[in-house]
Amino acid sequence: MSNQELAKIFYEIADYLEMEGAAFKPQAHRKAAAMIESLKGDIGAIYQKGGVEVLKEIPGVGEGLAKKIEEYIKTGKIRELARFKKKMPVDLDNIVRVEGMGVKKAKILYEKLGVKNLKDLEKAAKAHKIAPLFGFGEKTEKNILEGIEFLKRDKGRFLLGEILPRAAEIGEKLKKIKGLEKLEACGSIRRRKETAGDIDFLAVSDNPEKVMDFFVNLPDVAKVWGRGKTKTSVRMEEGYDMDIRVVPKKSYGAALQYFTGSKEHNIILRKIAIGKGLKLSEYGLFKGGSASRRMIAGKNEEEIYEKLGLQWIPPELRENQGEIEVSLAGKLPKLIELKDIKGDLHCHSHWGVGNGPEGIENLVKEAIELGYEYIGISDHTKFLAIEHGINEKQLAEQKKEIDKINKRFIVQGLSFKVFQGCEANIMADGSIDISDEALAKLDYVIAGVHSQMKMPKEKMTQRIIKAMENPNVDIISHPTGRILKQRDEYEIDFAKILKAAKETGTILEINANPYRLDLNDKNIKKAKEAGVKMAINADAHHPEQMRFMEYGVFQARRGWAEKKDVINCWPAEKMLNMLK
Ligand code: DGT
Ligand code: CA
Ligand code: CA
Repeated sequence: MSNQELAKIFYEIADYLEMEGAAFKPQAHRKAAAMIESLKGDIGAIYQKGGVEVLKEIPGVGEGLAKKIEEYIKTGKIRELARFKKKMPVDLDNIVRVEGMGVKKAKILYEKLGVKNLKDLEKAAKAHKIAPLFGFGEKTEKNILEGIEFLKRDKGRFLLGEILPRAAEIGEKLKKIKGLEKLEACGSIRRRKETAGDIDFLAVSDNPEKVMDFFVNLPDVAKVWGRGKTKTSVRMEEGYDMDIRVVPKKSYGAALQYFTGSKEHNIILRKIAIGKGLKLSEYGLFKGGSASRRMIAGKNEEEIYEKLGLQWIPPELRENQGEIEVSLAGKLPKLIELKDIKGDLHCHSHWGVGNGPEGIENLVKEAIELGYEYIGISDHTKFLAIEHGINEKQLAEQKKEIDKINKRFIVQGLSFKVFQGCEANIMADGSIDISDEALAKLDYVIAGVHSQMKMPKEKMTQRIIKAMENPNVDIISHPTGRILKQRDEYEIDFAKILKAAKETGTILEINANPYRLDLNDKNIKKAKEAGVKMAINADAHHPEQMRFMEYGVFQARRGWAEKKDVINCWPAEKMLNMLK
């Protein structure tokens, strides 16, 4: 039982209510869900203290919703949802993940064609049963098929945001095995790639047998693919695989290098070794023929790179994207680090839900805890009704609260600052959904595309360029619009976007949400090379999500970014001066 779980139930009920065509109610449930998500205290504890009456004090929660919350706290579920699910046994969670599918479409397809899940949906689309339906058409049918293909393509890969915490958790358990000396999750996880196929543990131990015993008996192991003396592979309940390899201490560095990859990076490294008359493997770096062979490096990774005449290369760069040449020349960049981040400019306080200054205060608290010097509050604006976007008047009211908080910090002698921004919507024609007059009053403005994402390349590119040309727009959020495991980026001409960003002095965001990580590594590198500045933003919709920042930094490192490329590594003054 948790706030998060309850919020999810409310969102699900909202979807079903929307399917039924109910007015207001879906929105009321979503609003309550957003409120519950942003509560600091546990909803169960709040109820225990004051019952239904106190629940009704939560903005957006009336008698009816308070009763539902009570039911959840008492029974762990809400019957209304079970009733909906019985009436319409549709795998909505997955169906609405198909780009272009919404709950209303799901309902029609269930009623007309009996579509219950992704498999049914694909079958119906392939048999061209969807296009003739009222409100669908050829284009929608094609989009649905593309959406399903996308979901399939990424099946079997896991978000770094999901799998890295797992690897850390399991790693902590493994580290308790007696005699285990070193442990590291290698492969794509160590390279901090945005998705990973599996977890590749590497360990040093003088008792591999014991490590393997422990490994196959971990609580969530579903299947053992194979168990050997030095390598074991398992499948976990959650669907991902884990390997573990145990190597002797003297080979640890070589194995770490080998199993970190990428494969392409390793191939070049081995060629360099051969060129020097050496041989590189997961066991070590060796000199001489089989008779006189001796190991010249292997215990640690640094000495392998060193003996090959290279600077040590941070794992995030090991993708054979030019890092080896640059390392040979001794010119690797000093990559940005989490501790360089001085503030977060993209945080949602949900002012529009009506939680007033508390939403801001919670974010501020978290920012101070993270050691930041400032925070930027950037709520959605009015076009995004579904996200409780706020209008000009609400922005002005919010400003008063933010001014109050800043004054309080001055009185307390603290240098922490709260800036007011917003995340405005870029309309189809490139205009902004809120007046220039209101935008001009803010400390900064983020603008992003949140609607009509399927546009021809030229049109989408012009749309974003027009937004950048607005003198009030400082930052473009999630510039390419991809959602990992869900949809590709929009069709845009990124070279043109970069050129316009440079000319207009617009900052491009590296959105740190583990589902977005947008810009991606390649685009970050291009932006850096073009001299376009970036901002790494958590895009937190809840104070805890401010911790996504770490993933944004990983991505920035994968894109070769340094402190100088990222404006929120700079002191507040310098950063503000940089903005338009
Ligand atoms: P993934 O799991 O698909 O996200 O990607 P990786 O990079 O973790 O790949 P994985 O798990 O197949 O292998 C882990 C590392 O082991 C890989 O990054 C490099 C090394 N490796 C695996 N197979 C080969 C190979 O055939 N040749 C070379 N040079 N290295 C390999
Ligand atoms: Ca792997
Ligand atoms: Ca593997």
